[in-house]
Amino acid sequence: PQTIYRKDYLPPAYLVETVELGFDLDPARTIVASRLTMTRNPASKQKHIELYGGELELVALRLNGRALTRRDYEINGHLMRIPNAPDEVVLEIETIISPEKNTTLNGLYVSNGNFFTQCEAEGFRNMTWFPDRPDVMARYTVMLRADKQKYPVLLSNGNLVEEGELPDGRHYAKWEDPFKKPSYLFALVAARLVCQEETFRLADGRDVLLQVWVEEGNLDKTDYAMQSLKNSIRWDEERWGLELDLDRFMIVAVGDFNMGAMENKGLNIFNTKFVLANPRVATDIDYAGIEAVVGHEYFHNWTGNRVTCRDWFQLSLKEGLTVFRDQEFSADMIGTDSGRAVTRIDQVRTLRQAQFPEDAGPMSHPVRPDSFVEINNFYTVTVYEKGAEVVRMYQTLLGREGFRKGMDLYFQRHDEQAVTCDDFRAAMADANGRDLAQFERWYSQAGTPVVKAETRYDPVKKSFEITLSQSCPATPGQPKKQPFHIPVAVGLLGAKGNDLPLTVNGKTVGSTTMVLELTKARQTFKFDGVLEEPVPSLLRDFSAPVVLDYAYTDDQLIHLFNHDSDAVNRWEAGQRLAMSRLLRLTKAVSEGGTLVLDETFIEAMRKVLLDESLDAAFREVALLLPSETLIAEQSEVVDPQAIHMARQFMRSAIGRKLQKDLIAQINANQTPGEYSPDAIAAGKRGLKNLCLAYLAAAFLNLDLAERQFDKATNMTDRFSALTSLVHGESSEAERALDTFYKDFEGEALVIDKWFALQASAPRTDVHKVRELMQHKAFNIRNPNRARSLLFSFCNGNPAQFDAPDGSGYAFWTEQVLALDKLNPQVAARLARALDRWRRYMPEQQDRMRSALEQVSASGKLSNDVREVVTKALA
Ligand code: DPP
Ligand code: ZN
Repeated sequence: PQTIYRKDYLPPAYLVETVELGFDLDPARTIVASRLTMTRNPASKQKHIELYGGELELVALRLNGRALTRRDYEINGHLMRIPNAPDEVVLEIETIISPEKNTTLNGLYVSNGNFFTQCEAEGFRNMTWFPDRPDVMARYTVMLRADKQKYPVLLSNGNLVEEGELPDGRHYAKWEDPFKKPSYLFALVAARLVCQEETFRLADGRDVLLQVWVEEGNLDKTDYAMQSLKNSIRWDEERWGLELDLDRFMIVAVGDFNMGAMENKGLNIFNTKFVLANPRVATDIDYAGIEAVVGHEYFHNWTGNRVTCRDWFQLSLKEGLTVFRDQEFSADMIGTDSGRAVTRIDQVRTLRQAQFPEDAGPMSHPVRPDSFVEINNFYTVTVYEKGAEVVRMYQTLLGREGFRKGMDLYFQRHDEQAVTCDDFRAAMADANGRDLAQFERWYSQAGTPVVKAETRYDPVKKSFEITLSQSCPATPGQPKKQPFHIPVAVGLLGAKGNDLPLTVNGKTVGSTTMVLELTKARQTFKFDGVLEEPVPSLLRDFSAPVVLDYAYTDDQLIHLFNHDSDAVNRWEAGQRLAMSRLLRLTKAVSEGGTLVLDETFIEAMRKVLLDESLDAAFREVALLLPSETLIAEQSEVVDPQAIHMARQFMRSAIGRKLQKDLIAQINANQTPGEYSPDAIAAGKRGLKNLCLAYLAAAFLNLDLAERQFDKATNMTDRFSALTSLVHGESSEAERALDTFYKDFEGEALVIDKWFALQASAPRTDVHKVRELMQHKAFNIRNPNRARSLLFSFCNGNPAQFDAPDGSGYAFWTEQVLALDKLNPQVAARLARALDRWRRYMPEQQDRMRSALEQVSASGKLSNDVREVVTKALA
């Protein structure tokens, strides 16, 4: 496989003005006709036309009306070159493809008898030869023809301009997209579907048509997606002054989909998981996911579609920015400061759980990578979530207004262009008259920076000094790092827990939180007039994606946990208290010592559990322990079984010691009446169900879970109760699993939960997973189902997956290879489950390496999986 480098970027030799596409749709044999009007690009020195194509049967190729023969062009793998072409070209191409054979779900494929497309990043080339790169933007007209009975609905991007009947029971629809777009935003749907639709008035008074398309039986699950879409449109108008530019906006749900959703212009195609919801089948987390993803894809219309990426190395230009936008949207939808803080805490948890390990592992890459073998492997938490943190740091440095000015300038300069991360940074800098040159390192340097803090209080001078030093571990290809530009938000707490006023150089700072700008390897910041020795609250609101190293004492942490006005740091203090104990307990398990949990910790937990002045949602996150993955990341050598036992011990100790209080909170946080997914109600359910889980961890009061399972009127409560019964090893667990399956047999997304719960249950070993694979409802070809069973086990059940006999790794090898034959994108995700193998105990490392080698030795691997295992072994 070939590595592609960012430095090799060349502008396209030809630009495409218009694209006319014709699809004669048939599952076995679809004819794709394409007519491109192209002109030579004055910005390019090349003289030949370059087109990309996947597995295509080429039927015809004509240039300016003349049929080309094999001597007129060269095909090299997936690249076709037509040399010495004239300046103005009309290219006509006819290909034949077989959508029903396409198990990769990339390009045109069939799902449950219907046609769908997925073209990002490079799926368009699986339908026809095309300059399939994001900096080629063109106007599209699309003619769809298909059997009318089987495919009554024919959709594509833009506006429907014509439809009608054809002979032989076929019909057609013609769509025109008024906006220039890259090929990765093309989409078509030909299907038997129904829709919920609504006319919606935009801020400028225009009426637009909104539609959510689903299979017939799912029309009772589209309300929340529609509501989220309307909220998204409103929010984009109000917060950013961005209006919907089309007359019609469609969301279509499909059960077989590699990603979460896709922002095709005017025709978003979604994994059903992020569309379908009603209280009976969806949990609070599902509802939140729908709001976030509907928002995300809608927001792409400006950040991604109107302004797109020059090349795929710039992916974070649209993804980091759009994740940031969807995060802000979700926070604004809650509306309260405390609700906003909980969403921020969730973001920090994701980052630490998934992105920090990626940044420290073999697939570590900068937010804007320098090279790749397979672009699909770079739709990562680094590009998305760390990319969003990078965007957030602009806002932290420039302020909300300054950031908005930068956004306005970005759109003013680059509307309908394909641009780079540097262009975005330049807009932020220029709009604010700031030098952001050093900030570029957030895009070019991989790895999680460590910020070490040291402090000194001078009781005579009444001054407090904070010395910050930064470093960043080596990552593949980047042994040495230059200092980053890091915003470090700080506050100082007095003995009563109050925020102390901040004074710098004799001037009072307007706020009790100040953003220090760390730009050098080491810098000291001094506060004056500090009348008492403070407890520093560092990196408030998680102001930068870094590891903060400060030698907090337990007393200081408890002080912060009880009082910090910054909710993120309040939560963080609790996490630090828990983590130090979890690491000690893990060591004790490994060394066969006795396990004890101190009263100080238990009392801190009790206090937050009972603090009615705090939202239930905050109390829930404050009581959640760091995950096994997180503990592993902090361990010197990973011992998964010891980590699991230590964490289980801690959970059961909490269950035992707080039993009475947990039961009281379960009773106090009931949400009777009609279900609503709002943050307050969801927070109550979250806290209540966490209490239930702690009791189950101690094998206590399982009758409460049993009763909740039987009486629940919503999926959040039902599924939480089921989880507690299974994890608490209740004698009722089997019955409950059976009942649950029968009740929801027809609901694919609920059956996914049923598989996922079992796959990640502490008692589920690899034999049980193999047994579940034999279940009639298991289907490895469906990505959601594969993820629910295989991924939940390999990524979500470390103590069993990492069984000392290596059985989990043997299973992983088989499944990666099996999946790779069907769907390389999904296979490559599973392949990453062994990324962190070098951190384990030596015997375990050997087993993991040999599993990786076994996959690597397989002759027929996709580029996707090949890249992942090669990097893991490098
Ligand atoms: N569909 C994916 C997303 O929205 C890739 N663009 O992030
Ligand atoms: Zn996106």
